[in-house]
Amino acid sequence: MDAEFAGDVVAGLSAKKKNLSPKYFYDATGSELFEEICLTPEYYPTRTETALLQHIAAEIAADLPAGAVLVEFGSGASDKTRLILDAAPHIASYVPIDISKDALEKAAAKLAQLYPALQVLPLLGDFTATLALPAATQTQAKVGFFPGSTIGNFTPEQAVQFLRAARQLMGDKASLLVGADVVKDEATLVAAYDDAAGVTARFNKNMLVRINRELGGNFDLDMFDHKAIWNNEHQRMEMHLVSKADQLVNAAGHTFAFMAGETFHTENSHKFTPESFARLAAQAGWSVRKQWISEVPQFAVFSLVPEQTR
Ligand code: AVJ
Repeated sequence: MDAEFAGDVVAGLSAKKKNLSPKYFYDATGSELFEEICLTPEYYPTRTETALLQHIAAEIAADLPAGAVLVEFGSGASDKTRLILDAAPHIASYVPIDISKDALEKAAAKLAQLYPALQVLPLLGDFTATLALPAATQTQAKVGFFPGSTIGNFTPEQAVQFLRAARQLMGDKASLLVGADVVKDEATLVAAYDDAAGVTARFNKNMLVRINRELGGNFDLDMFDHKAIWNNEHQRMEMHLVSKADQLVNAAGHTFAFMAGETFHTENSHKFTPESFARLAAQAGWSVRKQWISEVPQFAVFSLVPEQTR
């Protein structure tokens, strides 16, 4: 992980447009800051999705066959999962997939305790890589769960790749629930990624803190500004760190030159319409069977099924 982080930082800071994957936001501090973002009045996605899932859980449950297995991609603390499990006691097994061993074991133990009848089969690994489901689930109907608009962090190509891999992993007797944020007015979007209390700015700058600590960097946090912009062409929110001056920074044994005004691109967060999401899903062999969209600020949950079973 450290070698991968160092390699990605060196490659990203050597590129013509400096960039780094948003997956590196989530060290312990970054995960806490994200939770704090979710409590700001401007950041609507998490609370909107949770309310929507609460509202539609019974309908989702009614569509699931008895004895189904719930497979969650990037399960984290499994909080939203409980909304589904509470509404669907006929789910027999739960396969949380996560790269954090700690988070996975903690969540698996908690769910096993909360749902004694549920078979919990944690799968440690990168859900964007090729994985195999536990043999015990082979004959069970599968329902995938990918909430949180995490799909928005992928490029469209990566999103299609992920959806294809999920299609492969889950087989033909499957459906996939995906939570995705919806395109809306620019002011609402920009505010959500640039809250007045500055929590998102701290979250963004934590990337530099992490590079300093883990890769011997010397980024001066006061020499960068947080910037959130709507990229209309690509239908995505972008986060950048903007250099306030010409400066040299050391990290991972290299020296990197920043010009005044130069940006370090740290995140894309794609937003969708029902049409753009359906197009994406279709490229990966899924069709939208049902969709639910909240009141404004809109957030969507899509239920996908393999194309040929329609
Ligand atoms: C956790 C990826 C859904 O893209 O909205 C929050 C992360 N970035 N504020 C998102 C995030 C800035 C978030 N996701």
